[in-house]
Amino acid sequence: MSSFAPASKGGESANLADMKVFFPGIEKIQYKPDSGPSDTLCFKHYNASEVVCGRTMEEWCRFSVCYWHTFRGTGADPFGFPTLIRPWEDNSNTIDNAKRRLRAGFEFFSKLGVKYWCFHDRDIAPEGADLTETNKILDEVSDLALELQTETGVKLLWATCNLFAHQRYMNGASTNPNAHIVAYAAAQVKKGLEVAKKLGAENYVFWGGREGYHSILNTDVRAELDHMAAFFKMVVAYKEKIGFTGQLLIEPKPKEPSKHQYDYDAMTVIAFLKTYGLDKDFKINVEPNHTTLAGHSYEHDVIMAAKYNMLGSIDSNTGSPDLGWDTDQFPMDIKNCTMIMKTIIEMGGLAPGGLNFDCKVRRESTALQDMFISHIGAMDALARGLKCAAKLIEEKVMSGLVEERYSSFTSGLGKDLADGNATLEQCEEFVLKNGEPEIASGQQEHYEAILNYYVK
Ligand code: XUL
Ligand code: CO
Repeated sequence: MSSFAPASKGGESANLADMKVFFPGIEKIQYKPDSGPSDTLCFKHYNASEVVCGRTMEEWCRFSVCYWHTFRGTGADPFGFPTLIRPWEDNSNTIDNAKRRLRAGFEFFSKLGVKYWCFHDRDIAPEGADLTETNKILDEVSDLALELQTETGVKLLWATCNLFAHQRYMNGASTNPNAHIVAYAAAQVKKGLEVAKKLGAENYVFWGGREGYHSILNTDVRAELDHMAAFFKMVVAYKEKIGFTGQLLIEPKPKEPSKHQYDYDAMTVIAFLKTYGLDKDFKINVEPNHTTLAGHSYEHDVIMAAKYNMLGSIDSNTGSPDLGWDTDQFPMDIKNCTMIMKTIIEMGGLAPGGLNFDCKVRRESTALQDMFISHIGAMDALARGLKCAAKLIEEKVMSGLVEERYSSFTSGLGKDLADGNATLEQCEEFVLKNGEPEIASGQQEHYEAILNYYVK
């Protein structure tokens, strides 16, 4: 991927060097609830200060823009060249280009009205000839990021290291069969944590795209998982040493680019963390497009992680149900958004996590305006989801039915069973005395119709 190529010298044209406004003609996006259907450059539902279920929409949603798709995405795919030609880019991998792009980024975040952004180390700054030079470049560009954060009030939801694009990581980073490469990844993460601390990151993410395998024949899976756990223990130790207080997160994904990724889904990651005694130090960053790639329903991992108090943050996107890969589309489906916001309300909020748009405009959506329209559409969809979920929760129709469905566990033998106080002998005695149980309808369609009532 050209965006992760080593730093290059490159001529900066005088015009680009003078560029001060990157999105001319677009002002701060406004809330206009009465606007018409084709007015897609304003919010119809997302009203940051509006209170829903006791909190402002901004507090519930904690929206974030991801830098990699929105500012490093070119629209290139395995079959075609870049289509997203941005006026601030001079096609070089220079520090000047990186800095100008960052200024464009902060103008975008501010005009859109989001309070957070996220990045990989290599998204914001190019690699140098060696680690020393790379770290120096990262220091220089992240100094500017800090300045822009202070100037605009936009904060860092999370930072991460790109441990998958460079060819050194083709066989894995923390799970690489070569200890030298594991050490390289560790050194990169050491710097990543320092930069995250400098920028006040509220979380720090690990996504293991290359942590997995293609062929079992050349792979010692147990050794690789042990190494991954040892790597994370070094991370926890260094985090504590430098006093970085952000929440550590692991982002599950079943496959792509590796055939079998170790962090398959939320429950796999929870089992890994518990097996290696890391569950107090890490939570999960769920990306619903990864959840559906794992063969689950859209909301499954968000709910599973939340129920075990392990939901840290959400890479809010969606796949295309008719395609089998990670399309990273903007979440626009109100029913999906309602299920996500329902979970967030029920868990009392996502902070210090947020809803990060790990989404890319389609390669055919080439206009600068599309960058805004896509985010606005998704923010509106989640705001609508929030309002629908609030009503669904407040009116208690569905939760009342669920409560009733499990009511046999509130007293007698059911309570003993739920509390773990029953025995097989007691159960046998109960059945001998009470005979055949009554069969109750699961009423799935009734529940689905109730959900449809609230999704408006
Ligand atoms: C890849 C993905 C990543 C992570 C951060 O599918 O989702 O962008 O979110 O590395
Ligand atoms: Co992601």
